[in-house]
Amino acid sequence: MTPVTFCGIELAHPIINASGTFDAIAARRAFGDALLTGFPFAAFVSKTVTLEPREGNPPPRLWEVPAGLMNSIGLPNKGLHGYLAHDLPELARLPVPLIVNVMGFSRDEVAALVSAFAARDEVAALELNVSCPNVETGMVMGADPAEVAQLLGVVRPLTDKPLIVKLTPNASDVPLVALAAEAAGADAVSLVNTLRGMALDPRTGEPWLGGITGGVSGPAVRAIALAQVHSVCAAIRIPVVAMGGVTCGRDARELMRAGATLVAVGTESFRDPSAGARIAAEVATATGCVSYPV
Ligand code: RRO
Repeated sequence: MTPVTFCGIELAHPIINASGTFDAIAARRAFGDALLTGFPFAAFVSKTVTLEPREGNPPPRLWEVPAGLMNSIGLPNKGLHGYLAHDLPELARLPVPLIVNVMGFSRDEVAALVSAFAARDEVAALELNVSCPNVETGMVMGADPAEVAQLLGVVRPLTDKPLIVKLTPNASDVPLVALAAEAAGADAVSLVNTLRGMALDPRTGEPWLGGITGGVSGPAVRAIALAQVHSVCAAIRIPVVAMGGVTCGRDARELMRAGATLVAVGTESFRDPSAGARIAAEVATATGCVSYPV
């Protein structure tokens, strides 16, 4: 394994998880101490935390697409106080640095979340999930460079911890959003979040997902992710965490060749919970993929 320094954090290798795709607390219950000794990721990114508790979207929440998955989970979580009381102590026991992903529906909400985690030594870095509408402006924060700049203007002074802005691919000019994040003080960006999609119930013709639309992930989006990572890496100087349909070492190496410092594994972990460790080993040994072994 090749160690890597990311925003001043020492990591054993460049493979981490994509937020919301690996439940480390449930995995600890299922696999016991074996999870800790063979933890599949070099850092752990927690699922998105919001200020208030949320139930999430009505079911159904998942739909399988060719070579991928569509989700409309809707951020179910215990809220900031529930997270601090119940999840943080458990996640702090993981053998790797913890990155907390936060989302707010206004700049003030994000600021409250960032302030709370800024004070916690257990947290190595924060990832700002900007794929949701600002209820005050109606804009999806991550779709608009000015919104991202204003958000960073509010939260950047609140913490010295690294701030990673998780970009949405559902923007007309993703490199422009990345440039705005960099100029406003982000330490890194991560991309891609899921691509907006929709499915109809074949029996009724009505939307299948309770949330009507959902986010597409998995190998179906890999080529789109590679193109977006390539263009973002060419535009900015801060480190990039790349993700989108990574199933094996070769996929990860392609994203690193495009300029990524770290690669996150998402949908593949649902199929194979130890995919992160396998992919890290494949990156280290330049092993090809079973599906295309070159
Ligand atoms: O919870 C979700 O439905 C969700 C989120 Br917050 C996200 O950032 N990306 C995604 O695919 N689903």
